Formats: sequence, C-alpha cells, structure tokens
Amino acid sequence: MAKIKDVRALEVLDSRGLPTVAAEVLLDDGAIGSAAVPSGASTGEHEAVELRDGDKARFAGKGVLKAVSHVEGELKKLALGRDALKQQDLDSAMIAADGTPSKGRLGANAILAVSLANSRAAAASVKKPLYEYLRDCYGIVSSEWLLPAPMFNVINGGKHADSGLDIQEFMLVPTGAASYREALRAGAEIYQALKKTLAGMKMTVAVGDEGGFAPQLKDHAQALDVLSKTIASAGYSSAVRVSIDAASSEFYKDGAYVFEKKPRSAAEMTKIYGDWIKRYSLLSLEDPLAEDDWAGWKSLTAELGSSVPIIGDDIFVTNPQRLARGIKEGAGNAILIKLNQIGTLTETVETVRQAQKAGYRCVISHRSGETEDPYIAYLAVALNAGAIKTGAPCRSERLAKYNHLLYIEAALGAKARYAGPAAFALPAHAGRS
Ligand code: 2PG
Ligand code: MG
Repeated sequence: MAKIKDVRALEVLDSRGLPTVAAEVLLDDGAIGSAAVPSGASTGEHEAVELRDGDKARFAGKGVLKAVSHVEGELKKLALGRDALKQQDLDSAMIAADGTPSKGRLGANAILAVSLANSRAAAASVKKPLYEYLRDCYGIVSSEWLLPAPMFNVINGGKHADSGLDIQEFMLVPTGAASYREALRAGAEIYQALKKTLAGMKMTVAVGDEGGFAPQLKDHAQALDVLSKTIASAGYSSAVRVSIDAASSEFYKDGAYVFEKKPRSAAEMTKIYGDWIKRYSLLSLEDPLAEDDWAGWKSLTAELGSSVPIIGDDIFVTNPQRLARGIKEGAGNAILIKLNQIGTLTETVETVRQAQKAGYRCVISHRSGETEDPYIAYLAVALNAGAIKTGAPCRSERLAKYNHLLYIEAALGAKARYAGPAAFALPAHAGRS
C-alpha cells in the first residue's frame, strides 16, 4: 500500500497557448506522479464538461483556476490517505463527489488530471513502466505488447486550420511497416515530401493545430489526390494508406451537411465517402456524420461498414452508454478514445474493453489542444489498442507521444509487435454483408 500524501495542481498552457490543468500526486513512499490534460476544439456535445472560469479578465474567460481549486480542495480531501494502487476506488470516489452525469461541478479537467497523475504515482511506487502497471491495475492478461499503428494527420481543415477544407483531418497510416519505428519513419518522410509537393504548387506550408499542413486546395478530392501522389512518389504505395476524420458535426447545420458549399443529406454524404473509399482505397472513416444523426450512421454503417472501419468520435464520446447504443443499433463499428471526453482513467479503460469485446477497433487519440504529456502512448500499449492518432510528425506536443512509443518499443525489445493492418480489421458482423 502506498498512501496519497498530497495532491497539487497548476494552471498551465496547452499547445494553442490556452490554459489547462496539470496535477501532481505525492505518495508517502516518496513516489510522485504528474499529468496534464488536453483540450479539444471540435468537441462533442455529449462530452464531459471542461470547467473554465468564464472570467473575461483572464485568458478571455478560458482560465481554469476553478478546476485547479477543486483539485487542491475537494479532490485532495477525498484522495488523502487513500491507497494509490486502488485507482478504481479513487476514480469512483471522484465521480461520486462530483455528483453530476457530466462531471460539470468539479470539472472533468480537474478529475482527469488527478486520475492520471495518481496512476503515474502508483506505477512509480511499484517501480513498473506505466504500460505494465496499467495492465496489473485493470487485470489485463495478455502476452502481447502491441505497438499501435500511428495515424498522422498531415492535412488540417475544419476547426483546426483556415485551409477552407470542410474535412478536418487527412491522415497517413503506415499499416504495412515492419515495426512502429519504421511506421514513424514512413510518416515523417512522406510529411517532408508533402511539404515539397505543396511548396511546388505554390501553396502555404504553414501548419494547423495538429501540425499538419493547411493548404488552400480547390476541393477535398484534390487533397486526396495530392496525398496519394506524394505517398507513391516517396515509395510507400504498398505500405501507407489514407484515413479521414470528417468531424462532420462541425459542418452539420439545420439538418443538412454543408459540404463544399452545398447542403447535402446523410445519403449524399455516404455516396461521396463511398466513392472516395473506392477511388483512394481509404483505410478508415471517422465521424462521417453528425453526433446525433443515429439514423444516418446506421445507414452509412450498413452501406460502408463492410469496406472500412467507421470510427465514432463525437457520437460515442468515449461514453459506455453511447457506445452500447451504437453496438446495439449498428451505428459505427469502431471507436475513437479520448480520456477527457469521459474524465477518468477507469471509465476510459472500461469503454475500451467494452469496444474490444464487441470486436470494435479502438483508436487512442490526442486532442487538438495538447501538452507535452505522452500519457496516451503508454495507454495505447497497455490496452493493446492497435492504433493511435496524435497529429502530424511535427510539433513537439505531437512528437512527445510518437517519440515515447519509440522508447516503449525499445524497452520491450523482442516482446514488441507492431499492430499493422490488423488494427483496422473489421468486426465479423460489420456492415451489410
Ligand atoms: C478529433 C480531435 C482530435 P478535437 O476530432 O478527433 O484530432 O479534434 O480535439 O479538436 O476534438
Ligand atoms: Mg474526431
């Protein structure tokens, strides 16, 4: 047993220069754990609440001093003297103390910071790497250590850039690489080649929030053409595929998808995605339709779900109830996992296990506003998630995760196995066929 002796918090800045919460948990055996929480821009309606001060005199209302005071007040009080190795008990106690379904009273940002910092302190206390400790903590028994397939967001649109593209993310996924290290190399080489291609087209090579380029291309097909050509010219045609995150809730207005300046129905969007899947051999599709368009999701999954994983982000928000509905109704057949959408480590792990049980693929994800904290790299390996998306191979808050996966791969040595294409295999019951 290692008792929690102190809990501290600070208002720090994320990669957009906006405030976020960092916490530190100190144990009576001298072990310390810290964590900083990320923050989204294209946030789902149904996410847990990120508590912000609303005091316009500081950071235009985006300060998080209230959340910080909750960590150092109520959350510290309930944590002191607890056994840090009992992560589930701490998380349940924090959920109960908050007392709201959305963690809106104390703030999911406050709760998650303590949750993650505690797990790190516990891992330090038992002197195990975090990925190994998390397996012990949640009773995960597996002889496999899967290094996730990285999804590199190299062209940014939507709310993450002023490129004019409706689709938020165009990603490179080196499923055919021999190892994680080689996958990272492929992503980085194609990223550099893309920079040259865009410069040659007289496009800007300035980057968006997640480190991807934000060129003012003619339309989405041009983005996919440029990517396919660049992958081929860099010599990676057989090893690297393209995935997209449409983040379509952001262009869903008054019952229609306003895509390339025209209002479209879910069926029309499904046809566009279907054409792209064929033409560009897309690997996966995230948030193709809006977060509450369950009927559209069901038809789209029936139509396209036997070709590619249909990954739910804003529709599921890492929430076990919303995921259960998706599984029952056949809306989507894979899930994006973001710790701060639900607000505790334990609930996140439970959602991943629920998805894995249903045969759903899981992608562990960063947020567009990130910090230097590489927690999700360790989580992805602990859970054998198979895939991770954490931006372009550019900007250190993104590379922090990708580089830590290199450290993990090296530490695991011969035990490490690259997830590869299996990370995107479809569940047996996917789609119509
Ligand atoms: C997404 C994420 C991360 P945000 O939509 O998947 O890429 O964006 O953090 O802004 O919600
Ligand atoms: Mg998304």
